[in-house]
Amino acid sequence: MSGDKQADFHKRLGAKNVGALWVARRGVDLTKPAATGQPVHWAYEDLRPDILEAGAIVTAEDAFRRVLVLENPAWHGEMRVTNSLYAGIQLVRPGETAPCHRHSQTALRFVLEGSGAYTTVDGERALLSPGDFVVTPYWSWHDHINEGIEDVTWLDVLDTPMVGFFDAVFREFHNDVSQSITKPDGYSPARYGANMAPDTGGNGGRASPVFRYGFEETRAALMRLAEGQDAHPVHGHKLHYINPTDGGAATPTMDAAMRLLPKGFKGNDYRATDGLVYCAIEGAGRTIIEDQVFEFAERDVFVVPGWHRHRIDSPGGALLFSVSDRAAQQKLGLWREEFPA
Ligand code: 1HN
Repeated sequence: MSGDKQADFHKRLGAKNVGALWVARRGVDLTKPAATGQPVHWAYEDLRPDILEAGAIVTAEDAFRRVLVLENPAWHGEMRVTNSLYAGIQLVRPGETAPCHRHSQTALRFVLEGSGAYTTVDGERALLSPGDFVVTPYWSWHDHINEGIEDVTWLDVLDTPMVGFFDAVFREFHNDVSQSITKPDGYSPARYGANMAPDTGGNGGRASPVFRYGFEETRAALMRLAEGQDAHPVHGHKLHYINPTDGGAATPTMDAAMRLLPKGFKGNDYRATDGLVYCAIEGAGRTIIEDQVFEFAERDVFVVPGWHRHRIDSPGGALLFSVSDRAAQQKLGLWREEFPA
């Protein structure tokens, strides 16, 4: 067909909500992921004044969630840090309550600064301390209360872009600002915290019932691990947070891990299909993502979009948290990793 004929044909098709695949795919490289996200680094020291300023201009109750959203510039305004995940830094000041609600997105928290705040998940509360990893499963009531005297901040990561993609977003507000506490402190650790489980079978694919993973236990496990083995050439000493009912990732969609990078660690290049959000809780280092170099310090967040070659060095040693949508990708049989030469 001549150019004019083709153009006319495509126009007629377009009017019928029909497209021509050979046109849509022209020049598109489908041999590898498009990898359109951008690598980004947020220095906590740079954001801290903004977080505190937010604390001065809006209350947690008015804001509902007082969060500075970490946006990937590739998708500005879409509240996405990777293709499928949302991330933000939340502040709850002393005496404040972030009101109770539940939603179909799964949330996880990684505590950055301050102590004395509790999160309550389906009637059980857990104290939040720096380095703690906390899960808010799908459709569980949750509110956050700061009963201490310090500002408390944490990194929130949610699967909101993914759940939105599936058109499966639901939310409900609780009648009360904070829910009643119906379970004694330590209810879940008593049932699941000793690598044992009650005789009730699985939990139907929900997120881990152990919703708080304390930093001290995580840190101690990594220290013991590092004493007895050589560091992995890419990951250092890395442990994933698991759901004790099935041994899988801590949430159905998001997989989180903590790694210890020993002093002088120089990681090899790596890439995988999951876009990763990293947060250093102790120590510092440097990551080289494709050809961009980012220096990271304690509490900094950086994002490595899917299928981006990267490596991590730590001259002084570091503890580095990470989270991605690997759990969802593995369920769908899509996850791939590569150790480029
Ligand atoms: C949410 O429920 C929280 O509960 C934080 O702390 C951030 C971002 C989008 C949707 C729900 C929270 C959120 C959120």
